[in-house]
Amino acid sequence: MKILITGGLGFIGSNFIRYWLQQHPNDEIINLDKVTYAANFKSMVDVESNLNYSFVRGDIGDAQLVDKIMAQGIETIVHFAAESHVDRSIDDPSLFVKTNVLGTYVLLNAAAKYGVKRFHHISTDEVFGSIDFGSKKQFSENTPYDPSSPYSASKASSDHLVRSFYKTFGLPITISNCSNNYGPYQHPEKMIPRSITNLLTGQKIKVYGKGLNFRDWLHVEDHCSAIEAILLKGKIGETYCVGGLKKGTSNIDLVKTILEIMGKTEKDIEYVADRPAHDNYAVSWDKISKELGWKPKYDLESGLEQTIKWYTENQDWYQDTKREAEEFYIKLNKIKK
Ligand code: NAD
Ligand code: TDX
Repeated sequence: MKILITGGLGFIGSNFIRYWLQQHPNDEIINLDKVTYAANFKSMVDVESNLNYSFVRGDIGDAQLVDKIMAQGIETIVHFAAESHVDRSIDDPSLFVKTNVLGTYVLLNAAAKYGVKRFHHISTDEVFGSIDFGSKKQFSENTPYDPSSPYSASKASSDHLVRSFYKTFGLPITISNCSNNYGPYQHPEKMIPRSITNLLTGQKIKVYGKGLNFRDWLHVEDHCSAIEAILLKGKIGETYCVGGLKKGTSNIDLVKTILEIMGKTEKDIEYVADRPAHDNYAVSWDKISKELGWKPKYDLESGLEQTIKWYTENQDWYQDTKREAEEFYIKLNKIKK
């Protein structure tokens, strides 16, 4: 099978390419990535020599380029490429609309024109909005959309476009809405790698507000196996929610676990200004479990231990991106004030 992966130099895309080539060594992967600030070529060094892997530098919004790639006989598209950071969408929403909405539209058009067998769209639980503090509610495939940030609004828009191409043009789509991913190769702008790399570089962990907002943490390898299950056994036109084993982990509890594993104390926490429209998330994965037999393998503690070990042993991987990320946060804090 010939697969087009978009955004394969990013966190989840790079993990997925590695995972897929290990599980399906005869498949061919073309990775289309614009190489934004979020891309890292070092994430692919062990894959680059694989003859079934090739890389194209370019924008998913470039219709001519996408057409040229599709003409090579792509059967499946797994669409990861996006502007993915909520804080950056507060700074400048325009790129989020351009890539996440318009870029997805260009891909859908090409997929319909060339009659692909599957268009799998990677989306997020953030499209569902926020869960109230103290509530045990979990998002599911039936939860109405209620996005809070320009990022989640752009992802919600792209989900609607993907579904419309199924209903209107019969494009064979599937969508997954997953919770917060973590694991190796994640950009150090995001909470878990930022916290780990702050400690590794002698800085404190920055906690937004009082750290009471909560998340549902999904190890990236578990996410990859969920996408695999959907590609192999998922029903066309369907959406699948994907989440981790533990629900309702507050940011402060997450930080305390990281501090403990890394032999640090609460003196290494700095409370900083809160994020506007700060959401809470928890996701039910009942449907994908019952219908496709998927379940996550990692519990949060063992996943964090593995992730901390990876960042400790791969400090060269994040040096440049960490510098850029912290410069971004200095700029964002000025905007917040
Ligand atoms: P990331 O920011 O680490 O990587 C995004 C990649 O897309 C980068 O390599 C970047 O260069 C590329 N890209 C950006 N704009 C592009 C464009 N116009 N054309 C081609 N390539 C472009 O993102 P991630 O964390 O790996 O997320 C991947 C997908 O998963 C996104 O769609 C995101 O919305 C979704 N998602 C992420 C999480 C999470 O916790 N990270 C959770 C739920 C859903
Ligand atoms: O330094 C920090 N301190 C802090 O307290 C950072 C970077 C974050 N936070 C908080 C904000 C959130 O409550 O930690 C939580 C996680 O923040 P992020 O890592 O920015 O992730 P989040 O906003 O939850 O979004 C992520 O999960 C859903 C991804 O970035 C999205 O792409 C995905 O759709």
